[in-house]
Amino acid sequence: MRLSELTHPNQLHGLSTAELEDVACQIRERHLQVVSTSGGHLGPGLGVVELTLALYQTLDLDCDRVVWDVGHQAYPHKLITGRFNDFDSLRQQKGVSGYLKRTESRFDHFGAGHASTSISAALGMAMARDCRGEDFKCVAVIGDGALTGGMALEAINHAGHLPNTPFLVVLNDNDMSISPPVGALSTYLNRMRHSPPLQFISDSVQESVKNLPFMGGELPEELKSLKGSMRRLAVPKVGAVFEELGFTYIGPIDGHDISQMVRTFNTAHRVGGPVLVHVVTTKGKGYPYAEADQVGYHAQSAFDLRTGKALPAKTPKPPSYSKVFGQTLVKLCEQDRSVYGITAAMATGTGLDLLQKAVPEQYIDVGIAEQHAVTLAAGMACEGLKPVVAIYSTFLQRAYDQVIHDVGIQKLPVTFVLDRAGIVGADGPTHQGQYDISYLRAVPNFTVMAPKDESELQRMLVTCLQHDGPAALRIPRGSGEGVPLMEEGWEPLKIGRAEILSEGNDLLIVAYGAMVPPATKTANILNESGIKSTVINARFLRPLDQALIHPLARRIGKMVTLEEGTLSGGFGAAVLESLSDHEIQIQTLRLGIPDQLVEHASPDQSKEALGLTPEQMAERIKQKFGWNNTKSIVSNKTSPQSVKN
Ligand SMILES: Cc1ncc(C[n+]2csc(CCOP(=O)(O)OP(=O)(O)O)c2C)c(N)n1
Repeated sequence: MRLSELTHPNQLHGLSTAELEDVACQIRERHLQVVSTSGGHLGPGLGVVELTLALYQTLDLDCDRVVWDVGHQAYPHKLITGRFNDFDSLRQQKGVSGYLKRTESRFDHFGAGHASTSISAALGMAMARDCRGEDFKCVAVIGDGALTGGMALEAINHAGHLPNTPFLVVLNDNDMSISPPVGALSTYLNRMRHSPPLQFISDSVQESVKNLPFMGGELPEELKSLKGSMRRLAVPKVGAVFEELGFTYIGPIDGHDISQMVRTFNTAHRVGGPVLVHVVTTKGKGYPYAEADQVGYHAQSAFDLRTGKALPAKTPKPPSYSKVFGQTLVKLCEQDRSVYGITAAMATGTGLDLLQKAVPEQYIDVGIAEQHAVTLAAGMACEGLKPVVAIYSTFLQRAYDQVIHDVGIQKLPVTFVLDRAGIVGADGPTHQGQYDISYLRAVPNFTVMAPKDESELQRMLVTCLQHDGPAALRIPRGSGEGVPLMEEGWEPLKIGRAEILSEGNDLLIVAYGAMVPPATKTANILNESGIKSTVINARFLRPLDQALIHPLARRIGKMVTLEEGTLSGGFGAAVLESLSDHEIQIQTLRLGIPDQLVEHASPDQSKEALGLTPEQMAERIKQKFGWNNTKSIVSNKTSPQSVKN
């Protein structure tokens, strides 16, 4: 069967194993061709090609439900659910999304992007089914990395307690998260993977049997049979933990053997009650480079399919914010043994892999466990350590209660570095770092800041670490501004003090973080029309530099705020509230992300769609303040006083 003709997954029904294997080859070919051209997740999808085909041969996707955890591994699913022809547009503006979306296909039963949600969602569907007295299958497919997330464990706790709710969890165990998985559960899965399917003698049980007084040396003949029966008693079945929690455990099985999986899934569907099928797969299967470097090929930018090497960037770029952060933290950890870097399974993304290599004893990876990461840091701070929690803006959403309840309320000195804050591009709405300004603004006792460039990032990190209270800074995705960097000896900033970058009497532009360089460009464009701006780098969202902003706002009378975040409750809202609280009434414009989702596209395309390029912002400012036809504006106001920082 030609993959291009496969528009409904039920067309897989009745295909022989050999035919399914042929479809698997075609899926890999198309998957590799598209990801190597436009970038995207590579290893996760290649690893589940056979799993997807085998599972779908046992399901009727017109009525059965499948929830893929994260959704980054679901490209094979997309290719057999009607998106083959559009697949070239993967992750591009208006193209096929990199994750699953209920609005994209009726076969995407649940949208995701964040990890560990699948078991809860599929269980919810199963309970709704039972409530309505209907009969269809509900399946969650979850990776071994995502299984360690708190939500997945909460859902297992719930599902295992519902013996009469038929429900299937497929554990896609490739012994990998983005980086190698960490933790006790991961070690447990690893032992299961390398055990014969039926009997499993755990090391601890072996150890305890050996240590019994009569078990150590040569046994007297009459005790030998007793030892045998004790062993049988003591030896738990593979998957005992899941069995103890109320699941029927089946596995481990080979996740690249289609016929074995079809047989197993059919058996699992007949069990009734919660079932977990443990499938062992190889991340990157079928593409040797991806199999050999599973961390590097988790997700890729465009690359040469023959060599596996990334295509060189057209112009050399300055180091990324994440890298500068990672390098700076290494230095700070070397200088102070009480500083620790904490990641929740995102070592490479956050730059903490540099710390892992350089100072491993001050590096902690907790796995996909953002909530735990935050409260762990709170506990460490209680005992005098200086934890730095590096989490993407979007993933810290999951730990909001911990941020408030464990850190904010107790005023503990924990530093948060929110990476990928702002528009992230091809990952789309689930990954945009657009809410952190709003959600951190409200948390008690927090100091919140954002650097205008990577050099200021270094100073802010030191500022946070020296501050006796919770502090957060946000950095954008991608390259810095290319400014010179200091190797060490960074000066902390004065908390709550903003910086004037340029002076003019027609307009006050107050920008936050990554929007500072575009603010300067916008001011330059306005200047060409004779509109003179005072540009402020706000530096701090909380506390806001009212002492600087208020008098300037009063005198200039027209103000624009710029932020790369949602406008609802954002930076501009903070400035306006503070003006309003002080009875300062002036003309204002807030530029940022309006109350809407930012779909996948390149960051530049998204900014353009939102009217946030310097040219567009200059135009919007002119329109707002009635300067459309202004060739030249003669200012007769006095110049604002500059402020030393
Ligand atoms: C809450 C949350 N934290 C972090 C991530 C980033 N992330 C995406 S995929 C992934 C690894 C998932 O590992 P696993 O479930 O084993 O799937 P695999 O990639 O190995 O197929 C991580 C950490 C995320 N999507 N959601």
